[in-house]
Amino acid sequence: MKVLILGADGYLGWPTCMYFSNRGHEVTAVDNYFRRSAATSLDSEPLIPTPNLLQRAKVWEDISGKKINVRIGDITDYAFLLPVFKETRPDTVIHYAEQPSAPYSMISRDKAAFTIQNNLTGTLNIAYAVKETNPDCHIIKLGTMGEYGTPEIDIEEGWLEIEHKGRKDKFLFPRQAGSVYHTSKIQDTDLLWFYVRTWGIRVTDLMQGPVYGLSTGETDKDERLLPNLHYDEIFGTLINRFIVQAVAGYPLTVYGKGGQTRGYLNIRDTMQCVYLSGEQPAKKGELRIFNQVTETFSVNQIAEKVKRIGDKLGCNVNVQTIENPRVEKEEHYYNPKYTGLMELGLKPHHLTDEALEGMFKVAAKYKENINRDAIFRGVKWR
Ligand code: USQ
Repeated sequence: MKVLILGADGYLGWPTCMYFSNRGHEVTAVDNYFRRSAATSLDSEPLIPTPNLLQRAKVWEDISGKKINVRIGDITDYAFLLPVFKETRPDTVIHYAEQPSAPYSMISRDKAAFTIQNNLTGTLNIAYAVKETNPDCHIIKLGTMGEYGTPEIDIEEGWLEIEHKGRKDKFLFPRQAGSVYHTSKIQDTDLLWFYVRTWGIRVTDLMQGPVYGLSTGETDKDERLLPNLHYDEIFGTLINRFIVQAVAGYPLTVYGKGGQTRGYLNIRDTMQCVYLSGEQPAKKGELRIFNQVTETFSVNQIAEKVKRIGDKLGCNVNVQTIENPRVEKEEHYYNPKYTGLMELGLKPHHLTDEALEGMFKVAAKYKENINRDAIFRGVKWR
């Protein structure tokens, strides 16, 4: 396959580039370094310093003998994106190039506006570039479980059949997001659904939960190939944050009652899910949706696991309940269905003690880089 990976410098983008490259596919990696520059402006650098995308591609080529082509540019600029499509002629485009943080989108009006503009214009440009260059190209977009919110009913995989006054139809599962970022993801699902109906393009939307971990096989080959691990309030996700907090001797920041339940995913399984979706594409005129999680936990359950492993490793972990800066249900029903990707062949890696211990080991190695001020800043939802 010729694969175009947008947002290739990110936590998931870079490991995905190596995953496809390692399996013999021709990869072009695109990024505008938004996250790098936003992290620098917010003094929220990743735990492990990461070479830039061109340098990483060079390290990868030296180690694997395989070439990843790199283009630095902004996909919201159609004059940049269209030539990339014309020159690389992808069979598959993987779209990670979004502002990915809920807290970032809640910092200010300007950051909310940037999130909507960036995420929607980028998605729109991809749909147009596919139509103009190769309408058969499969778009794989990273969606989020957060689009569904936390409804009182089971969460189906993307669609819901509704019977109303004796008639039936299938609709997108009701969405009710908890941040401007998550709302922008609902909007870009809607945009792609419109173009699937109108132009007959093929799209897979992967509704992913918070991801954890660093190790994918390829990332283990050299520490310069590790993904950018964020533990700060803006760009860090829960499990990665808690591990770094435990290593730093910073009490684990449980927001509110800690009953917030989400579906989690090992970074190894993100790789598998995206790869399996690429190998077995959506049909023409199909918006295929999978819930990309492998197990569900509450914040309290994650805190308990991280404390248990941290204490075993001598970190003496404390757990702290702090006033929830977000507006979200702290105790709720949560029962998502997630069998579609397993039917495609996903073999899940669960949140085992060994997986946590491996992450502790890496975090401990870079303990001196931890910026305690970045851990909690208290971006408030209202
Ligand atoms: N939380 C805490 N303490 C913390 C950080 C978070 O209790 O120190 C809570 C949050 O309030 C939330 C849960 O943990 O209830 C998950 O938070 P998170 O920061 O790990 O995840 P979230 O902001 O929802 O966003 C992340 C990714 C995003 C992805 C999403 C999947 O940044 O790109 O879309 O996970 S999901 O959560 O399923 O929507």
